[in-house]
Amino acid sequence: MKISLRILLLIVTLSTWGICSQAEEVVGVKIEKMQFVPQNLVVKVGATVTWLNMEKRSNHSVFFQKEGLAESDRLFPSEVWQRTFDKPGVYPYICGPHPDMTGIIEVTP
Ligand SMILES: [Cu+2]
Repeated sequence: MKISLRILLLIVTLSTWGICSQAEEVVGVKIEKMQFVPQNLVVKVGATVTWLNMEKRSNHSVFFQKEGLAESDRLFPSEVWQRTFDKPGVYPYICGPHPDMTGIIEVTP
């Protein structure tokens, strides 16, 4: 699901201020220079992770291929995709068009 950059920034800002501290955690992964940053991310169960394409030109996707899930839409510069993790586990993913781009979300109880 794509959400607008402006809403994402608002959520991130509010989270930073602690206003959303009672709500579910929202954590961001940046996509820049052909990498997911951070590459390995640990979040608590129930967290929503957002991926933001910071590139000037390249488009990317978020693809949890090992789970057999569908690839995200292509994220063009400044676009965002998100996924909420409801179960603990280790969730590796790749970028569809650049399979050498890899990342891992570790969801803790
Ligand atoms: Cu990519």
